Amino acid sequence: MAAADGYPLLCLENPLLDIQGVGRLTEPYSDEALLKKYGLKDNDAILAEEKHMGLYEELLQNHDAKLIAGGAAQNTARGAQYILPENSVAYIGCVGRDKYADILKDACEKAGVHTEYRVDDVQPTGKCGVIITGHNRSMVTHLAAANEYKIDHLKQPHVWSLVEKARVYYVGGYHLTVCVPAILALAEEAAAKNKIFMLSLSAPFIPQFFKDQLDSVIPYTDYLLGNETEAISYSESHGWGTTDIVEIAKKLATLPKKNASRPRVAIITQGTLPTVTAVAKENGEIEVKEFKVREIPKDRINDTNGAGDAFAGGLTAGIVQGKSLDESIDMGQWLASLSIQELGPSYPFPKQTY
Ligand code: 26A
Repeated sequence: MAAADGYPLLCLENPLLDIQGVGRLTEPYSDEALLKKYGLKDNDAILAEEKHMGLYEELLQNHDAKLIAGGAAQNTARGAQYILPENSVAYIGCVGRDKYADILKDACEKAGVHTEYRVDDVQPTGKCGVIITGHNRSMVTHLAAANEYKIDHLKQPHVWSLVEKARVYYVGGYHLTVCVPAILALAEEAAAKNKIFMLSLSAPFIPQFFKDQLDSVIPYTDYLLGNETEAISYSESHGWGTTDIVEIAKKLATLPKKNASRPRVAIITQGTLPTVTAVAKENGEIEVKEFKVREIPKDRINDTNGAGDAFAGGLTAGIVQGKSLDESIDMGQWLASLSIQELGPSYPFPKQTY
C-alpha cells in the first residue's frame, strides 16, 4: 500500500538484477580474460547484444557471481531513502513475473523504498552483468522486462496520484532507451507546477546514440548529473569541440530551459578528482565550483559499482530536504564513499548517519 500522502521523491528507470563477478585473477577464468572474450572495455556500460548472452551464465558458473539489487536509479532511490525520513521515496519501472523481481522488491522494501512496478507477463526481469577489475566496472545490460515500461502504467490513477504528490523527480538517463513519453510526462508535470526535475546522463552511450531523446528532455531538467566520460561524450555528440570539464559544465548549465524560475545546475563527478558544478544564474552569470571528494584508503574500497548512483542518492536527498547545493554535493560524496566500501550498489547496515 502506498502512503496516503505520497512520497516527496519519485524515481523512474530500469529495475535490474546485478550479476556481479567477484574478482577472479587466475587464467583461464580471470576477469581480464572475460572482458577480452566478450570484447568489453574495463569501465563502461552497454546494452547486451546477441554475442553477450553467454556472459551471465559464465559469471555465475566461473566467477562466483553474486545476485545484487541494481538498476542505476533504483540504487539512487535506495540511497536517498537511506538518508531521508521514512516514506520519502517511490520508484517506478518494469519487471518480469519471476523470482528476480522478488529480490528487487525485497531490497527496496528493506530500504524503505515504495515500488510501483509494471509487471510484464512475457519478458523476464532485466539483468546486468558486472565485471570488476581493480577500481573499474564493466556492465552489460539485458533490459528484457525493463524495456517494456509503458506510459499507460504511469497514467493509471493510483500511479499518477504518486506523480502528483511528489515534489522532486529523479529519472535515470538509461530510461531514455526505454520510454521517453513517461519521462516527458514527469518533466512536464515538474515544469508546469515548478517542481524539481533531475536527470542523469547515465553512460557515454546515452549522449552518443540517444542524442535526440536526451535533447528532448534537457530543457525540462533542473539538475543534470553525469561523470566526466559522459560529459565528454555529450560534448562530442553535440560538436562542442572541447573535453574541458568546466567548459562542458558551463555549456550544459546554459542550454535552453522551459521553467525559467529555476536555474539549471550541471554537476559533473570525476572519480577521485573534484566534482564540478555550474549554475546558470538569472543575471546571465554562471557560477562554477569544485568540491573535493571524500577519499577513502584504497584497501577499504570494495568495488565502485554504484558509486555514481550513491552520489546521486545523497545529492537528491539533500535537494529533497531543501539543503544548499554545497551541502547536497557533500551528502552525495558521503554516500558514495560508504557505497564503494560495500559489495555492489549497496549501503552499510546498521545505518550510518550523515
Ligand atoms: C539501459 N542500461 C544499460 C541500464 C543499466 C543500468 N541501469 C539501468 N539501465 N546498465 C547498468 N545499470 C546499473 O548501473 C548500476 C551501477 O551504476 C546496474 O544495474 C548497476 O547497479
